[in-house]
Parts: sequence; C-alpha cells; structure tokens
Amino acid sequence: MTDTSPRTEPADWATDQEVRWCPGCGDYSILTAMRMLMPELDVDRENTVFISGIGCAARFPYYMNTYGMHGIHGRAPAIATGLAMARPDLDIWVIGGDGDMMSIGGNHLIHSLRRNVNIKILLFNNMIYGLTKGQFSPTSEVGKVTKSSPMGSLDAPFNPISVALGAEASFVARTHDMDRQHMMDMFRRAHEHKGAAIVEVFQTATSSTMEHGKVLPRNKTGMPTSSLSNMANPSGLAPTVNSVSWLTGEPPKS
Ligand SMILES: Cc1ncc(C[n+]2csc(CCOP(=O)(O)OP(=O)(O)O)c2C)c(N)n1
Ligand code: SF4
Ligand SMILES: [Mg+2]
Repeated sequence: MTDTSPRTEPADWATDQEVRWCPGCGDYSILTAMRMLMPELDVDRENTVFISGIGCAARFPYYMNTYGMHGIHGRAPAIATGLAMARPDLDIWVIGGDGDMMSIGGNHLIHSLRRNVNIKILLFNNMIYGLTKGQFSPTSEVGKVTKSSPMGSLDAPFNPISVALGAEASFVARTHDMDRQHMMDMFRRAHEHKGAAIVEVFQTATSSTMEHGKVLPRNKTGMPTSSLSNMANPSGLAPTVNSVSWLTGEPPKS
C-alpha cells in the first residue's frame, strides 16, 4: 500500500528563533497557518524561499525553516522577481505589510503583478505602520488618529484588491487572520496558481485594531467594522475573482 502520510510536520517548518510580535498580533495566526499548510503542499524546505521587505510582517522569513531574505523596505517583489527569473523551479513567497507593499513598495508590487511573475505575495494589511509604532498607512481609514495624523488621516485608503485587479493580476484573493482554514485555502490556491498571485490578509495589530486591550468588533469578512465603510469596496468594482466572492457572503467557489 502506498504511504500517503505527509513527508513533513508543521514543526519541521519552524525555526529556533523566538517569535517577536506583540501579544495578540495576528501575525502569529498567519505564521501558524503557513506552517500547517506546508506539509499539505508536499513541498521541500530546500526549494522554498520567503522574501520580505521591512516591517513587523517582514520578520516572517526568520520564523520559517526555509531559505529566506529579510530584504529592503518595499523591494521584496523586485528581489523575488530576480530570483524567479534565475530559479523558476523554486516556490517563492513574498511577505509584506500595507506600508511595505502599498507605500514605498507600491511600484514594485504593481509591476510584479503586471508582469505575472511566478511569485506568491502575501500582503498583511493591518492598516498601520506597525513596526515604527503606529503611523497611518495607505490603507488607513479616513479620520484615523495616529502619531502622524493627530487630527485624523485625510486620505482615502487604497483597496489592495482594486490595485491588484487594476494591475491585471492573474490571481487575487482576500482572507483574514481569524479564519485559519480560509487562510490555508487561499494560500494553497495561490501556491497552485502559475503566475503572480496576491493574497491580502486582514491582520490584527494591537496598534490599529485593538483599543484599550479590547479587540474591535469585526464583520464576517474579518474587517474591523469601524473601517468597513472605507475599505470594503471603495472602487465600486464587483469582485470578479472567485477567491473574493465570499465577501458577498457566499462561500468561495472551488
Ligand atoms: C527606506 C526606509 N524608509 C522607512 C523605513 C521605516 N519603516 C520601517 S517599517 C515601516 C513601515 C512598516 O509598516 P508595514 O509595512 O505596514 O508593516 P507592519 O509593521 O505594519 O507589519 C517604515 C516606514 C525604513 N526602514 N526604510
Ligand atoms: S506593532 Fe502591530 S503588527 Fe507589529 S507586532 Fe505589534 S501588533 Fe503586530
Ligand atoms: Mg502595516
């Protein structure tokens, strides 16, 4: 009989590094989902690479027992593009926050999507610059009071899904850190996709989605309800990709 048991366990994908995120940070949940998914993908650590920019999210490669690079702020998609050109046999994951990917790295993000480079981009959207202690980001909601916007943020936020669709990304999905199974499903489908895949992960940061130690209420999409009106679909675009159809309340199509 053929042995169908996984060749690796989630623990095989963990490093000896102490995980350094704030208590309650959603990054822990995303990390766990990724470590649980890897054995199911039946891939090799030696052929897997995590590349990040700078930020709390960008610490991710330290914690995955694979090849990895903690790169330069905003440049992870560019570094990953180079690696994908040289080594098309590798599984290349790109990890970054909303500041890393939508602000300083916005240019690199859209061009890697436009070129349909075979990389899997996970954008951890906590709607704040977490690492630098809480300045507003390009996905912060209007009126957000932060250290850099004491009277409230003035700018309408980017919707990363709309940006990705505008760049004609060939795979676009959205998930959130409180639904491990859905996260794993979206990451799996991104991995299966040939070409550039982007998954936006709504992510809890104590600095943006918690107040006085209390988690703000979320709707069924995982978005904090206080910012839903700004972020859910500001462009008015209908979600055209299967993976985002669950925003409408319907389960994702297979
Ligand atoms: C060239 C450069 N500019 C600015 C910074 C400061 N900086 C570090 S992380 C960061 C933003 C982090 O926010 P985000 O990408 O959303 O990640 P998070 O920490 O929220 O996960 C900034 C502005 C830097 N390290 N390098
Ligand atoms: S600052 Fe926010 S994103 Fe960074 S580790 Fe803390 S909770 Fe997580
Ligand atoms: Mg952020």
